[in-house]
Amino acid sequence: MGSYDFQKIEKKWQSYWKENRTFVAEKLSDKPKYYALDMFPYPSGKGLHVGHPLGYIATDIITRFKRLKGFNVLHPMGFDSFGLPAEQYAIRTGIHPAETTAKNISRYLEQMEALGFHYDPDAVLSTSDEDYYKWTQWIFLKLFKHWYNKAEEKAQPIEDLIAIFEKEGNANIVAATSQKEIFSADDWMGLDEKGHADILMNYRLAYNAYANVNWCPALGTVLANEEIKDGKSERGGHPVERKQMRQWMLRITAYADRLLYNLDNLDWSDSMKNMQSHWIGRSEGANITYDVDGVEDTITVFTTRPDTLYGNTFMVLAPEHDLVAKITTPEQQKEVEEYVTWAGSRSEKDRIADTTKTGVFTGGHAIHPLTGKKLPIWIADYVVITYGTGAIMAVPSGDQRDWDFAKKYDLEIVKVVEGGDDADAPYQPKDGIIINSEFLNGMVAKDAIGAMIDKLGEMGIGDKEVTYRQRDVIWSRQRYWGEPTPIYFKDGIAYPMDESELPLTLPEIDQYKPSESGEPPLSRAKNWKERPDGGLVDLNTMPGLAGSSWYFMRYPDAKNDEAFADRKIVDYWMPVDLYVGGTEHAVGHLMYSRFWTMFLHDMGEVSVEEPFTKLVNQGKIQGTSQLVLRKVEDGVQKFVSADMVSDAERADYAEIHVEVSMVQAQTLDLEEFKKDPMLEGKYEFITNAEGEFKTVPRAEKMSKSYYNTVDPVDICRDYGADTLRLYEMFLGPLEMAKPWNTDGITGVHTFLKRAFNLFINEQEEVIVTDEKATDEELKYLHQCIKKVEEDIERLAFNTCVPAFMVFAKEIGRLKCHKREILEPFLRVLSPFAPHFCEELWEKIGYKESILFSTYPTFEEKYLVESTINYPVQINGKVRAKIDAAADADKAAVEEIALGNETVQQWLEGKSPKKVIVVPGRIVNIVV
Ligand code: ANZ
Repeated sequence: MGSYDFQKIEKKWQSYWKENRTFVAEKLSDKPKYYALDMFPYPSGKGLHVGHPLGYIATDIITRFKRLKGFNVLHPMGFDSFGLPAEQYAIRTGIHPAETTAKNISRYLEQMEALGFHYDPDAVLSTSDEDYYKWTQWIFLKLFKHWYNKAEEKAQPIEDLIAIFEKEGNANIVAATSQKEIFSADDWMGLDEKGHADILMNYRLAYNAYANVNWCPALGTVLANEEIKDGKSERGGHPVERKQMRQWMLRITAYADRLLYNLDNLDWSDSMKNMQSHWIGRSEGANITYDVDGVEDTITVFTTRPDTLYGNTFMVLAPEHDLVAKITTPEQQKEVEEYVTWAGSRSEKDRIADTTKTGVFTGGHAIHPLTGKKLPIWIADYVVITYGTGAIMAVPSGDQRDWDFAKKYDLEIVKVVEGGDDADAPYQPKDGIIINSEFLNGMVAKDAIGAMIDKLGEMGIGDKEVTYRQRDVIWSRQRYWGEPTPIYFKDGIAYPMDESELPLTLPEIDQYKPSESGEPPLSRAKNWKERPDGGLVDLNTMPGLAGSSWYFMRYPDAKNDEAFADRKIVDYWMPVDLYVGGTEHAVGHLMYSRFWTMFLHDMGEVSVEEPFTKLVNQGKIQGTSQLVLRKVEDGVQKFVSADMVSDAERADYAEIHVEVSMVQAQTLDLEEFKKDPMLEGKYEFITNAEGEFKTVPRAEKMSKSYYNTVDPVDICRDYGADTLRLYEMFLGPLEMAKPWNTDGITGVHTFLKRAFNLFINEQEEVIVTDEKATDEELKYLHQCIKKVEEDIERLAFNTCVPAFMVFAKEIGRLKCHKREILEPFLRVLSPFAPHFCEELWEKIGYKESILFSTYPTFEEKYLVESTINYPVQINGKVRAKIDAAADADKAAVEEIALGNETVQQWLEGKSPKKVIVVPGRIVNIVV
């Protein structure tokens, strides 16, 4: 047989594509566009394992398919290359993170090239490239120079805001702001530059403020909530504490409603949408203001259940609340102070999760706005300062936390909703009937909410209020390997750098860790932080989230140095038609990307508001670990073949992971294993009767630490990239988690070899003929065209693979080598096995890449069976088969049956007693 030399073929086409720039997209075109995107990787030192390219293969297939369908396609790849691992490596070794990163990137590129991806060579970027992060900094400056007009739901230039302040102050402005005080035009005009700057900072979309941050002393930096797992830093697992620090923040909360309501129009999974809406956490309710007994100040609470106000028996403030010091009576002072200190040392997460409620009485009282009753004011750490107003009206009969607290500290409980059998739990269904509540009595609770808000409104002490769980995002990191913040400070005022000064490049420093005095690493740079005008450059860098929040808008025009991208070009390509990546980015990257796209939309930089129309989360490919059973006896390591150990004995053995490449068909290559350094000292092997040593397989995460990672480059060497691509798709639906097993790969590999021999014979000659195809051959072809097209469109790549196999089997059976059948088949298969198809495409006479052809048109008529194969029964037994035209009538079928040679032999010259034709099914003859 002609050999399918995949190694030679794949190398040849990879260089052909590169030299001919086959994958370059037209930046602008009259053609419809298709933009397929993968979440770009952080180039880690470990390289890719076979689990990583799953999504990349899927987007590559759809890209090639859409191209054959006449689309102008864009399939880019880049690197999320700022990040902590390279920096930590730099701290340990002194090697510049840029160097490590470049090395890792080239390894990734090599691996990706070996897989034959249709990546546009012009659409590449790394977030740590200066000509890229220049624009990340530019967007940050734009955020700094804009505020959010809530009345128009739009970001606007800060100059517009200043014009309003000069004319009428801030009383009529509906903005997303941290500004609490109202001021007049005169007040504004009376302020100096610093006064103006301080107020404007409360409106800017990128602003500098004190915030409670997650501080990780071991890493010397602040972390986002998403970067913390179980109270420890995700990277490195170091402890994290709460600390007040001046930080750059992004006012993402301004966009909360748009981020929430736009979700309805996105083709994303429900679980992704739910995670986002939960994170935004929109709550409707009311703010209610209470007088405090004997003190000038008032307390405002946020409640979702103003209908339960008559059940409010005490008040609780967060320990950090401003009023705590003012209302605490001298007798309570010591206890309160101790509690505040203790609570401050606990993480927000612990405080919320803790089921045992703790708290202290302040000695102060608030006045119930309707009954005039004196309500004791407590502080407790189940009330968090960052949510609502940081103060609550406690209704123990309605809220579990208040209930637990009241029980523990023996506080009054007043029932306000009728019913509820459990005397030991709160009861507050919204369809319950209100009791003990004066004018609300007899109302259904959900109606009472509105009635109470109206009443409070009339009294001037309450209003409808919407609260969000979402917080503004902290945008400063005390790290080296990130985008420097293009801001400088002079006399306590933050000034944006001029756009012409961008990029503000990372300076060289001697060491990559914080300075001895605890300042961020950038403080070590010489002649960098101090400007000629005396200003001091900000020493923080931006988080990893910055570069990934807009990279998809850079790809289409990645080399532009006049703008982040040409407006016409981004508008042509955006939105991304298909975005594929993991679920772990649900509320981080995906949220910030939506936010930045909305902001750039508001600025008139892009037309779309949502970047990713369709999002698909690929399932993880799990590894299949291989374990050997070992016990140590008298200092000798005794390894026993797994099939020699009974279930009962298993407990006596330790399970040791071995490198999966040493195992084939559950059998360990002992010679290889003996080279393992782990085998120091004395050891022996007990094999089974066949002399084999069996391992135990186990599906678990693919990870170096389990010795179960499989390098795609190894698979390409042994089987070829086209086999790997087909096999990864064949493993199962894209979204599902599935285990990897290299043993299973031979099936698809055999298919390719068989398909190859439809074109090429043993003498390596092309055997494709120009003979006319039969109906049957055309039927198999068109079945395949139809199935693959439909399945790719619904991203069911896995079911395409069996369709190819059926085709090759049937066409092989028919010994068909006809161009009319095989040429279109190559076009159908080419998105999956591109090297293979290019090679054969060339062999059958084409000069240009198969990508310049089209996807074959499916024709229904070939699927309509033109002849029917009838079994012919004689006296109840099938004796012959005949072919009749599908539209032949009964008489015609009978004639063919009786004329059949075999039938005539069985009839032995007699004429049948009866002939029954069941159209389309069978012929029965009785003799
Ligand atoms: C009285 C009440 C009665 C409440 C009742 C609930 C049930 P969501 O839905 O999550 O928005 N709350 C308000 N601010 C808080 C804070 N900073 N820390 C802890 N709890 C706070 O929850 C809103 C409810 O959580 C509010 O409504 C308030 O308790 C509490 F039968 O007020 B409620």
